[in-house]
Amino acid sequence: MLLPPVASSIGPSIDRLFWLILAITGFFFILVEGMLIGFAIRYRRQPGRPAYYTHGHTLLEIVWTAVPAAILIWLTFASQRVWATIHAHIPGSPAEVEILAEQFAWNIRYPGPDGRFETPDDITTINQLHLPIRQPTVIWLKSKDVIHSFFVPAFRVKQDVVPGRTGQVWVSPTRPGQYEIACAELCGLGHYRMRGFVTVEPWETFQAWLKETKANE
Ligand SMILES: [Cu+2]
Repeated sequence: MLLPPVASSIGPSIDRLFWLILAITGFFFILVEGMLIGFAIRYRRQPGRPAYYTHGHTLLEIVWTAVPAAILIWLTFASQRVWATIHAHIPGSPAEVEILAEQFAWNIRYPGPDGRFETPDDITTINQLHLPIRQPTVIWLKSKDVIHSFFVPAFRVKQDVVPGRTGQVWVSPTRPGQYEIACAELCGLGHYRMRGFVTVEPWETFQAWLKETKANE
């Protein structure tokens, strides 16, 4: 439908928040715009009817200020919980992968058997990220040149990749398949080419892919 199918553990809570906010803002949008159009028609200029000057209605103004304020404060707390889950609580012992964004590609690096980056047993690929299913994985995000944005719509993950800083996101894929990685920051003329794929697969297939990739390096 409107959103691509969810393929990560955090996806459903983000979607819930999205639909909740869309429902609230959609309801008020239709209400307010409907009244605006209705009143514009009802009180349009008519011959023989003089203009009526009104000062407003204090109680009504207090209500339409207080109600949205209360809703916004409630939404802040609701989003804060989801935000904390996404950024703070990484479940279990996560695997790690590093992605170095550059104009115009995603350089992907796995730490290899020793579990450390920048060693000879690292496994590197370009634009092809593979992740084992139901394994929480931390993705370290770095940029070589300009600001990029790591966006996997199916995971509901979007994080700016800023030069000079190491960003962090984590994901626990829940659905096997192949999904798109897009750069969501206009990063130069070749921005449109910054398209990658993430393949979610069972642990054994993932390990076999790592071996094969290492052998072909
Ligand atoms: Cu980019």
